[in-house]
Amino acid sequence: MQTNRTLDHAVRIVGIAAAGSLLAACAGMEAAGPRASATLEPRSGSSVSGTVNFQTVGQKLRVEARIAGLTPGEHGFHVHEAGDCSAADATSAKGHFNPAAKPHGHHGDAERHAGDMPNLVADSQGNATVSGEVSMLTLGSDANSIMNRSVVIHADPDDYKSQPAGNSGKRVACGVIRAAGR
Ligand SMILES: [Cu+2]
Repeated sequence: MQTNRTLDHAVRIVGIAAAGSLLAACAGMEAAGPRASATLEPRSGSSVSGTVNFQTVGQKLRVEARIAGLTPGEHGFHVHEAGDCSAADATSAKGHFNPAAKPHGHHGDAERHAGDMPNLVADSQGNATVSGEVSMLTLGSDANSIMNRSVVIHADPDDYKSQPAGNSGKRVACGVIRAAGR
């Protein structure tokens, strides 16, 4: 795992037990900005489901997610270009969100797709949580806005280098990112 190469891009992936206290600790501490969320639905014959919440905090985007039904271990986790999860294999979501036309890469590097995020890590029960902040993504009306795009989870780990998508395999869940209440 290399989830902390730079603090600037770090997204901490924590266990279920730790997530509750971390969420509680953060509540009310930060100025509320625009919010969005994606409800993940199973694709490619999986039983993966979950919710990903986004909130603008200063220049960053806070990401909080709970996902169930995964196989234990790491799974590629990205923002994809199209807000269309209609295909049975989620290929309708198109490729990684990449407004700067960069190569796919590690989420801690500048040379990467804006939509590249750290792998999810599912526990032995197939549950994963995410609590952290990412840069390069917004909920605004600018080129880096992820509003009405999609979140995709893959069957396999993202190796953070293979082009164009980290060799992370089938798309096992997909959800369109929609505006949520403040
Ligand atoms: Cu992906």
